[in-house]
Amino acid sequence: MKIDILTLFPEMFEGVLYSSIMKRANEKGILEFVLHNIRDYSESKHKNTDDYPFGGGAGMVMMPQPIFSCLDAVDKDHTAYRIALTPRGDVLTPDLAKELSQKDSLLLLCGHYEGIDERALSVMDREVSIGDYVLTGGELPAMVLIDCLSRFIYGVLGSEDSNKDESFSYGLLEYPQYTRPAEFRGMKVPDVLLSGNHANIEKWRRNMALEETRKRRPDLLEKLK
Ligand code: 6GU
Repeated sequence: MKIDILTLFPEMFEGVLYSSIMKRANEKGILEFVLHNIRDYSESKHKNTDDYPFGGGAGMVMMPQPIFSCLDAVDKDHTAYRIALTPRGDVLTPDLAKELSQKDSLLLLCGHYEGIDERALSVMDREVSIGDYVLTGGELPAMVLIDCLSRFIYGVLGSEDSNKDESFSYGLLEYPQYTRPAEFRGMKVPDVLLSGNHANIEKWRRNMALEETRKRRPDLLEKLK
């Protein structure tokens, strides 16, 4: 999958896209990231990218010109699935991440300042939010979206970190996990995990997942019913 990212702060992405699992997916050729600095496309003398809102009010609005010029350069024929990261967008869920993971190419537009000129948003395919709180820009949401959807792309996760039995796949939270040593500072690993009895281990994990979900997120159990 190719992912074009339109942002005023490309440097914010470096650490996230070129570390750990994203880095590995990039090296394997599964994910290709291309960062575009919207400021490079500004035709104004001082490379401005924002201006005062018509009608007045606080804050600045991202101008349409640099965004449209960047889109012309990056996705002239509109072949990418274009997503703007905005607080008013569709809230990211596992289902949405899965749907987006099936696209051949994505284009992510990260908003900043108080907003984006509505005419630039009118040429997007979708707006996505990562939750009901407001952040200073769309960069972190774009990184969250990329991380989340990449886990649904075959080959991104190695077999050792397969997502098949993780939290939201079954609609339940994760069961408790332990590694060596079997006893640490007087705290013991539950006997069943050391028993080698796989049927009992499965049963215990399922019960603990249900218990954790009931305690922490009863709303998730309601959804399962
Ligand atoms: Cl996509 N953008 C901003 N600025 N804030 C957010 C968001 C997006 N999603 C949640 N909060």
